[in-house]
Amino acid sequence: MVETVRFNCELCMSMCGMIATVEDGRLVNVIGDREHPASAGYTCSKGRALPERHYGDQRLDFPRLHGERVTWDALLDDAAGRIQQLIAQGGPNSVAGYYATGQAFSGGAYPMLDLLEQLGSNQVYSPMTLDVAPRLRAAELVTGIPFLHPSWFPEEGPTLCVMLGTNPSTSGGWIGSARSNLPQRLRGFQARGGEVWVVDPRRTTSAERADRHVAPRPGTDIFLLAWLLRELLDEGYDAHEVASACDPADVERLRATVAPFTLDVVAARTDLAADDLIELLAAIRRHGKVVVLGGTCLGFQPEGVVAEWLALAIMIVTGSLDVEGGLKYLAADNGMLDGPAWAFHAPEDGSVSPGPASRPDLDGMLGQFPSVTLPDEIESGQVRALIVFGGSPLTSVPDPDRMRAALAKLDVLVVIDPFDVEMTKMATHAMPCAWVTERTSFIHEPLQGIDRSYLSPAVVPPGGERQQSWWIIAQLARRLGKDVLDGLDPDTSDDDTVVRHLARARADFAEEVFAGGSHGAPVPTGIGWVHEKMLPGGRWRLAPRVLLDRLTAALPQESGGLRLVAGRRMKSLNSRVYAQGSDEAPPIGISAAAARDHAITSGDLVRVSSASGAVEGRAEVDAALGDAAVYINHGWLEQNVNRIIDRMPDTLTLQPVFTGIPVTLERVEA
Ligand SMILES: Nc1nc2c(c(=O)[nH]1)N[C@H]1C(S)=C(S)[C@@H](COP(=O)(O)OP(=O)(O)OC[C@H]3O[C@@H](n4cnc5c(=O)[nH]c(N)nc54)[C@H](O)[C@@H]3O)O[C@H]1N2
Ligand SMILES: Nc1nc2c(c(=O)[nH]1)N[C@H]1C(S)=C(S)[C@@H](COP(=O)(O)OP(=O)(O)OC[C@H]3O[C@@H](n4cnc5c(=O)[nH]c(N)nc54)[C@H](O)[C@@H]3O)O[C@H]1N2
Ligand code: SF4
Ligand SMILES: [Mo]
Repeated sequence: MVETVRFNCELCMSMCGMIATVEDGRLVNVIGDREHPASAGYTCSKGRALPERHYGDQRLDFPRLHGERVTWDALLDDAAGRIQQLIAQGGPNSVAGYYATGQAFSGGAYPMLDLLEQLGSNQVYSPMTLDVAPRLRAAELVTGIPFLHPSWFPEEGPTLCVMLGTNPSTSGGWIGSARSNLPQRLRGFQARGGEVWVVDPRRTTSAERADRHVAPRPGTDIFLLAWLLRELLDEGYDAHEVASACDPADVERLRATVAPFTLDVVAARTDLAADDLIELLAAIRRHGKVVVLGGTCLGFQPEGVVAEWLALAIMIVTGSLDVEGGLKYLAADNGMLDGPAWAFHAPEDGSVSPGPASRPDLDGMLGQFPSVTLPDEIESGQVRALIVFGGSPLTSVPDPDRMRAALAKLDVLVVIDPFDVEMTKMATHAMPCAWVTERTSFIHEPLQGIDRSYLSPAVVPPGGERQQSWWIIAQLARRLGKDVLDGLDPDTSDDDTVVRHLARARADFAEEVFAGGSHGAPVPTGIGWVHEKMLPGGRWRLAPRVLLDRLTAALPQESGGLRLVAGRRMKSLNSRVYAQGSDEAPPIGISAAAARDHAITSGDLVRVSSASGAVEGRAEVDAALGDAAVYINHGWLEQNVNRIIDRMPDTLTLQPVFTGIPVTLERVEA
C-alpha cells in the first residue's frame, strides 16, 4: 500500500512543507511540497535526508537504565523513585531541566516545563542563554517587552536589507528572519527594487546572493552600527517617528554618545574601507527605511546586547518599524492584537530574575538560570537530578570538560532523545522519544518570526520502543503525583488528541491551524499595534542608560589580532549531522593572510588558543574569510570550540561571548 502524507520538516525555523511517501508503513521518500504557502517546494539536504536518518543506525530504540535495556515501566519507576528521594532530601530545586534545540519548535518541551513548575523547581536551563538572550534583553530595554521583535518579509516593507551576523540561506533563519525558500524570495525582493547588503567576516551563501558584501573585523559590529546611527541622526532620520515616538531627551543622549564614532575611528576598528561605509550609509538614506537583520552572531559578539540595541535604534529612527512600508510585528494570537494595552513593562534598566545560589555574582534571565552555571549548581550539590530534553550541553556550553565532570556526578541524568548520542550514553536513564517523522507537532512560534503556524502530522508510528515526549513526561509526572496533560490519561490518549489539546491553550486560532495542517494558517499581525498598545506610553526607550554606558566604555577597547568566528554549516544542526555524507568535524577555517603569516597550509594540524583554552583540528585555508578570521563551527565533541570560550557570561544577558574573541594560532604538525 502506498500513501502520501504532507508534513513539516521542523529541523530549522524554515519549517519547510514536505510530502512523504509511505509504502507498507515504511517511510521511503520525502520531497518538497510545491503547494506549500511558505516553502513552495524548497528543501535542503538535511530535510531530504529525513528518511535515511529516520532509519539510520544512530537511533535510540529502547529504554536503558545505567546502559542496560529495561522496560519503560522499570525505567520510569526507577527515575521517579530516585527523583522523589532527592526532593525529599534536598527540596524541589534538586531537580533541574535543560530543554533545547532538538524539540524547540514542536511544543514538546511544555509538559516538561510544567512538571518542573508543579514540582516547585526553579532550575530551568535552555539555550535561551546560549543563543537569543542579547536579542531578548535589547528588546526588553527598548520596548519593555523581551519577546517583541520585528519580522522581515522580503515581499513587503523596506527595500533595503542589511544582514549582520546571520546567514539565513544556510541556517534557515533566526528570530525575525525565519525564511524558507530564501533564494527565490531574495530574487523576488531584488526584482521589486530590493537591495541586500551582507556584513559578515565570511563570504557566505547569503553574501553570494547579496548585492554587496563587506567583511568586517570579527566582533566590531557595534562600531559600524554606532557610526551609521551617528550619521543618520544628522541626516536620514524619520522626523515624524522621532518626534512622535521617542523622548527628545533620549535622542539628545544618543546623539552625544555616538558622536565619537567618526568615520576614521570606525574604519580603523572594523577594517572596512571608508568608501564601503559611505556607500552603505548612502544606501540607507536612499531607501529611507531599512531592515537591519541581525542573527545569532550579532549578539554573540563582545557587547552583543549593545549591537542588538543599535540595530533596533537604526530601524526606529529611520521609521522602519510598525509603520506603513516598514517591518511588521507578529502577534502570539488574536487576543494580543485586539485585547487591552500591554501592562507588564520591564523597568527601564531591565528586569532582574533570581540567579543560582552557587553563583551569587550572577542573575538569572527571564525565570531561567544561565546555562553556563549548570556545572556550578551540580558541583555545589544543589542539582542532583537533571532532565535533558533535546539538548547537548557537552557541545553547546563553554568548558566542556568541566560540564562532563559535573554531569558524571549527578545521581540522576534523564536524557530524552530520539538518537543514541554522547548524552544518552552518559545518561543514567536514557529515554528514546519520537522524532519529526513520528509525531504530531503544533508549530507555533510567531514571536520568533515564523509567520504561519502548523499542525504537522506523524508520517509513521514511532519505531522501536520509542514513545512520544508528552507520554514520557506525563508518565514521569504521574509517578511523582503530578498531571501535565490537563486531565488526559497518557495511557489511553493518542498523539493527535494530546497535541491538539495542548495547542488550544497556546493560540486562540488553533482550530484554523488544525484545518490548515502542514500548510497551516497565518498568525495575526498588523501595523501600528505595537505603537498603540505595546510600547510604554507609546514611545520607544531609544537610549537605555546601561547601553549608552557600555557603548562609551567599548570605544577604547583593543580589537587587533586574530579573532574567532562562529557560524553554522549546511549539513549539521548544532551537534547533529542530519544530511547524508561524512559525520566528521569540518576543518578549522584560516584566512589566507593568517595562513601566510603562520606558514600554514590546508591539512596542517593547528592549535587555536584563547585566554580560556585551546582547540586543535585540521586547517583549511579559506579565501572566503576576512584577514582576521579563524572560523570554527560548534557542535563537535573532539574539535570542541567551546574549549576556547570564556564561561563567564555577559552580566546583562547571562550569555557567553561566542564570536569575535581574540585567538592565537599555531601549527602543531604539517
Ligand atoms: N544548517 C544549519 N542550520 C541551522 C543551525 C545549524 O547548526 N545548521 N542551527 C540553528 C540554530 S540553533 C540557530 S540559533 C540558527 C542561527 O541562524 P543564524 O543566526 O543565521 O546563524 P549562522 O548561519 O551561523 O550565521 C551567522 C553568521 O554570522 C557571521 N559572523 C560571525 N561573527 C561575526 C561578527 O563578528 N560580525 C558579523 N557581522 N558576522 C559575524 C558568521 O560568519 C555567520 O555567517 O540557525 C539554525 N539553523
Ligand atoms: N561555541 C558555540 N557554542 C554555541 C553556539 C555557537 O555558535 N558557538 N550556538 C549556540 C546555539 S544558537 C544553540 S541553539 C545551542 C544548541 O545547543 P543544544 O540545543 O544543547 O544542542 P543541540 O546539538 O542542538 O542538541 C540537540 C539534541 O536534541 C536531539 N534531538 C533531535 N531531535 C529531537 C527531538 O525531536 N526530540 C528530542 N527530545 N531531542 C531531539 C539531538 O539528537 C541532540 O542530542 O548551542 C549554543 N552554543
Ligand atoms: S532543515 Fe532544510 S528542509 Fe528542514 S526546515 Fe530547515 S531548510 Fe527546510
Ligand atoms: Mo540556536
